[in-house]
Amino acid sequence: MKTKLFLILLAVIFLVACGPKAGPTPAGTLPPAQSSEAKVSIANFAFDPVALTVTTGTTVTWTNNDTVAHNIAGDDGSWGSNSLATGDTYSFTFTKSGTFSYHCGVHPSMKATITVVTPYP
Ligand SMILES: [Cu+2]
Repeated sequence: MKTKLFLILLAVIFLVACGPKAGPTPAGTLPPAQSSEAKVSIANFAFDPVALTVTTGTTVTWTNNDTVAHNIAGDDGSWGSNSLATGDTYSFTFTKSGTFSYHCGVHPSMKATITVVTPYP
């Protein structure tokens, strides 16, 4: 009889020690990487917004909502679009942080900037 009680006790201890563990999810898990998007409108010979801040990895899409053709020309010459007719779009993904000034190659007075920042880790 004592042996039976001992075995039951042993079984209870085993179940408590090895049962499913409840608790918070492991620390240190990061949310999935986010791919962001932002838009710039071209209208009335101006970029809107004229200054835009995005995080690294953001794809910016420009849409020409003007009645004349424009283009996007990075001031450093490393990026830019072909001529955009009314309704045309151009997308560029900013992978590095920094301030990227650009202008319209057709109308050099049209100037704007994209500021790219690294999100908080
Ligand atoms: Cu233009």
